Amino acid sequence: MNNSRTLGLAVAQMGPVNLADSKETVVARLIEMMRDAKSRGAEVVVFPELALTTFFPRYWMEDQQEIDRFFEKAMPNPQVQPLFDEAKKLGVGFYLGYAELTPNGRRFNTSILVEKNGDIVGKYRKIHLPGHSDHKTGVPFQHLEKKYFEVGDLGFRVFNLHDTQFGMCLCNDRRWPETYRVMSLQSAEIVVLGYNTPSINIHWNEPVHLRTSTHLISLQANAYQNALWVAAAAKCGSEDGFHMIGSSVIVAPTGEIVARALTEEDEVIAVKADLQIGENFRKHVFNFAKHRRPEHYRLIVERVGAGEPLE
Ligand code: ING
Repeated sequence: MNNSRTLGLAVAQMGPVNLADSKETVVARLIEMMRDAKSRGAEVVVFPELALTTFFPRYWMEDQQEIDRFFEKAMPNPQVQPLFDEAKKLGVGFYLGYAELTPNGRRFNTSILVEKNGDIVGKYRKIHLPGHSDHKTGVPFQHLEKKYFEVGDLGFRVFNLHDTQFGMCLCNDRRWPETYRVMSLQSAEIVVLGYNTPSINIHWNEPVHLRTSTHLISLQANAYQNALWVAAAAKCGSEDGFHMIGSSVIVAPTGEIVARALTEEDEVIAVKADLQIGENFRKHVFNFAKHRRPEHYRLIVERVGAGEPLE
């Protein structure tokens, strides 16, 4: 256990990554932000989902070689190694989202947790894949995560980093309460995540402001209801003309936003997270052992879609 029970926690929000941006320039941006985070007392830095490339699921592609340009065949690899080296030099752990192509040819939207010695201590593969797999007509862009990625096969797990219990997830996962509950039932203290959230909804004419409000509600409610710190890193701004929301935040177990990005560029936000804050809620409000009644929650596990009322 982390005795001080405080943890220097930073979110490194990324501005746009355009198709023309090289991986080297992107990694250099990540290193710059890691140094900034360290200067603000960070011990762990959270980078976005698919941090190394543009949000390529917005494009319809059929040639697998073209698609695989966006995937990492190994992690770390020569292009990303400088980030691992910098982390080791600074003594900083980090979360990084990227597209994973496994040696046996499987493709996932993945994130890793890396300890300050450069060891990968945890891996997660995105479970809630939003969007579609067919080519959508009449829309300004696609959202092809169901085409380019498999559903994650590692579950929602909790990993020890800096003597603190970390859960991980990715983007759309943050909208599903099951994501956090499965990890808080494994005694997670912090859930870290990255996201790429288009401002425009291609399915119906949704007011743009709702993209940000639903993003924040999802994080704040689930942080409170699971007595978790939640740190969420956006990749945002206009990537080759396609806009994505910012509003990277760090949320306390009270559900309060304690730090929030102001721009849609590369920006670091950082807090000294008091890990004790969750204790009171875990003891007196969300005392799972004392108050939960799983015998009445069975539908949550047994049913996929909504069905008839119980008899
Ligand atoms: N992006 C979006 C997200 O969950 C989305 C997709 C937005 C789905 C809003 C539903 C509502 O933030 C990713 N990459 O999951």
